Amino acid sequence: MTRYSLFSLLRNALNYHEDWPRAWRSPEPKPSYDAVIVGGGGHGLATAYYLAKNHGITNVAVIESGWIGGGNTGRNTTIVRSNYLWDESAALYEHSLKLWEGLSQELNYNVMFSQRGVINLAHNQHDLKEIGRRISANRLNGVDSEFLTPRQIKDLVPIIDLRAGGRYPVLGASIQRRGGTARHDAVAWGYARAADALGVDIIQQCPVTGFRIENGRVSAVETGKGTIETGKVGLAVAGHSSVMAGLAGFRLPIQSLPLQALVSEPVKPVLDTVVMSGAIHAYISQSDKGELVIGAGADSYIGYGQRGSLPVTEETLGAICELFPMFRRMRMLRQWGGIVDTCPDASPVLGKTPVEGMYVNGGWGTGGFKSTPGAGWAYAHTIANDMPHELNAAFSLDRFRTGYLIDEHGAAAVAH
Ligand code: FAD
Ligand code: PYC
Repeated sequence: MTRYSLFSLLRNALNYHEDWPRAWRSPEPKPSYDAVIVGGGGHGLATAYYLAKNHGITNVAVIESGWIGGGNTGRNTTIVRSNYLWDESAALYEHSLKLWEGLSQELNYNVMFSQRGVINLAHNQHDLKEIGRRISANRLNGVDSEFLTPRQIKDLVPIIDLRAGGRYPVLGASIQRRGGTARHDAVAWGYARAADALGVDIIQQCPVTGFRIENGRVSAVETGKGTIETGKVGLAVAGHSSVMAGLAGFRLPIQSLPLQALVSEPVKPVLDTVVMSGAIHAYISQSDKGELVIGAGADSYIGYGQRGSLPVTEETLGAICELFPMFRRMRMLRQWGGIVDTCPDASPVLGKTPVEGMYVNGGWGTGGFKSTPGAGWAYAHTIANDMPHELNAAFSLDRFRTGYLIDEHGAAAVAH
């Protein structure tokens, strides 16, 4: 650290952040915009950023009912990977992973993307076959993916018990070494600052309460701060997609389920990769602060409580303790939940709606954090051109009519 930066750090530590410039403005909404994005999570903010940056559409508002990043963006366990089965998914998630790889530079904001590898365990013959099939499909699509023997798993994760108490013996695993984790809040803040700098208005504490739709086309958004005229509306509200669709008069093939996570007290570094098990609905990584970040399966019933139920917590922690006996004495500090909108094929909807000028980005289920840059990029293209990019064309609502579903239950892993 230079003498100047040490001095500046000390000065800023002592002046209680006085006179620090705001990272983004806090404007009142204008009477009209070229495009309005509903939802100030990572997806909404990324969409606004790419609308401005890639398509020159800067007269854009992001309308957020609470605070930016306060939804699932700030509640997820930050796993990023692209090892999905089908060509369409591999293309979209891999595009996103490539954007992650340059995101801190792109936004000039450290999103702490850490490519520490993501391991998916196999506990039985069925898991081995599913993993083997997916590794082959990934490689055909240019997505890095490898098989690990139990011995190789033990070398990478010495603290794992491969017998897992005899209940969940580990027979092998896949690894995507380019996968990893990122700092979730930083993703929202980085996109917000960059979008704001390009002229996007970010309006918080402003719920969207309805839409004006005339002759099948959207013409205005009703909000807690009045009516905003616009010909283009991009929905990006994660767990509230069907609520928004209801306000606009159409239905989505989506179920909203609570999904929970937990963090432990912090300990010294013991785990430098991400370990997931789809079969036992549990996964774990260690944060930079030293906390174990643990996740679970979704509740099996629809709900809007941001908690997650106790039986799921118990089942997950039981499984984690059998895989990692040394964690049995760890104490959990916090548990929380978010609402995940889930489609029947475990793939998202990213495209047009029956209302002209209205678009939907939703149904990412348990796995939409990793797609934040890629989905925002493709969604911005869709909104700007009133047609999907080839990356998201297959993720239309129409697939539930034609039957061209994209079944990613295996890759979606924890919660389906
Ligand atoms: P959000 O961040 O939820 O943003 C939507 C915003 O819309 C919210 O801020 C909300 O306040 C706002 N909104 C809602 N209604 C209105 C309204 N009427 N008016 C205005 N604004 C409104 N994905 C992964 O890839 N990896 C993971 O490891 C992972 N782990 C997860 C763990 C948990 C516990 C949970 C809950 C989810 C996890 N996910 C994970 C999924 C991921 O978090 C989401 O898919 C993703 O964050 C969705 O981003 P978003 O920007 O669409 O949604
Ligand atoms: O999609 O990789 C994922 C994931 C992990 C935990 C929750 N979702």
